[in-house]
Amino acid sequence: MPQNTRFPEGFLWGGALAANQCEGAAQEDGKGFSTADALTHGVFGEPEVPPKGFYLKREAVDFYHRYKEDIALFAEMGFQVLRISISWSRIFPNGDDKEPNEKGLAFYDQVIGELLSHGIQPLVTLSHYEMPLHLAEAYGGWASRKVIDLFVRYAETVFRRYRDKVTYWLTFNEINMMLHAPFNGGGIRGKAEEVDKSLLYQAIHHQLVASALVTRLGHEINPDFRIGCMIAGSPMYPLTCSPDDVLEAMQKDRQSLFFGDVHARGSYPAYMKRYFEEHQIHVEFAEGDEEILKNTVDFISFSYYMSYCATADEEKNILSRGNIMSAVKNPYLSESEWGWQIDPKGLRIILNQFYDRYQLPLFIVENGLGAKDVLVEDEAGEKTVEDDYRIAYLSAHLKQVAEAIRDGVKVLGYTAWGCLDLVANTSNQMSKRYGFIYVDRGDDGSGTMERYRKKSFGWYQKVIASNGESLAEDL
Ligand code: BGP
Repeated sequence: MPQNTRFPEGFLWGGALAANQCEGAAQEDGKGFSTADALTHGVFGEPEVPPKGFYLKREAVDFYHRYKEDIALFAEMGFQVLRISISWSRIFPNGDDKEPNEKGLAFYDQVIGELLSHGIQPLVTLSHYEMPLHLAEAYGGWASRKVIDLFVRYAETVFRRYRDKVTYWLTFNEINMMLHAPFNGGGIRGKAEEVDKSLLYQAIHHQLVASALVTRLGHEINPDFRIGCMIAGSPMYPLTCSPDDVLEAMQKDRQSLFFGDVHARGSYPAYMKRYFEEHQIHVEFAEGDEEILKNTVDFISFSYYMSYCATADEEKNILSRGNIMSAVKNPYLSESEWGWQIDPKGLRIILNQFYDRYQLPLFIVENGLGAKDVLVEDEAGEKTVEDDYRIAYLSAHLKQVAEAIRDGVKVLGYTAWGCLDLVANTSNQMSKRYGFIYVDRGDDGSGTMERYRKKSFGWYQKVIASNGESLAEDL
């Protein structure tokens, strides 16, 4: 019997982008450089300040000038939601400017207006892996408490501006990734393993406080706002049933769950006290922080690309480099061309884990397969990509979402990552593509920037039109 894969009425289908990976126009209309601009060699490279010469994100896929054409294609696919991010350094070029940059706001007025005119609702991330570069250089990024106020001012500017246009907001993209890539996540120099842990957790604390403050502020500005946190969701499996491995998996899981716990429960979980003590980590709470953290989120959003394994046995620690963090390879799973292990059931597992833990609605705001695509001509002479591998990946994951919904999990929607090809975050490549829409641009910046519909474009269009029912026909 084919499984019933029809999704609940009102489920939001769409795609996800991030400003720094798609917009380009790095210095246009008054925009200041952001930390993302400075990572000219990808997320694990040293920041280049100021960024010089050629780097892919300087132009990215030129969404800044082509957003109308791109949004029309999203509308053609039937998108009901588009996750975008606002580039903080377009609005406050240095981060500590007195007045916002009107031209930067005008750009988002147009993008949001265009989306709404197509019946697509924007889901807006306030900080997707970038902050004004000046704040990283002059303040030491999120390690400085002063950045909290500057972020709140930026958030207030856009909350008021889009008060009646945007309902869903996210505070920090993959907030738990600051632990693994501190400059990418928090404008803090140095490799994760070298940065002082107290400084790192202090910066994380500042983001958690900032997240709670803007959640409160957003609700004051418009009580109908739905404000969520965003976590890189990667379930941790014990490599074996040895209690040592099970315990290790639990501890590793908690490194990420800590962020959801604070956002959803409004305080630091008890297990962090022991963790901080054992690692000689000291986090300074300012007066009032405990109260501020009680402003909890309306929903939990997360990205899901892969699961990981944990083992207490050091010799078995063959690391699989994944979505920024690394962990032990799972022998039961295959992997992408970039070594990211493919585990559709992991999505059902993490949906259940989050829902059991928080009892809050969930939003899957990133999921997808980064792959090398080849542009070919179809029978009608149209250029396309025969990306059956992407269809298989997405279909298998969405079927697991349907399963989780049958388990009773409340899922608000699904935005496929990089619905338009864009610059990869970890590797800074164009050739690692996720989209339903191919962008003619190479790793060396060559290409026409033309857009082409891939085979997955028509497939996703059908999935949306049938509210998931057509998934049952996929092999
Ligand atoms: C997440 C980020 C995205 C995106 C995605 C895919 O970590 O939130 O910005 O890039 O992963 O990663 P990559 O682009 O490295 O393939």
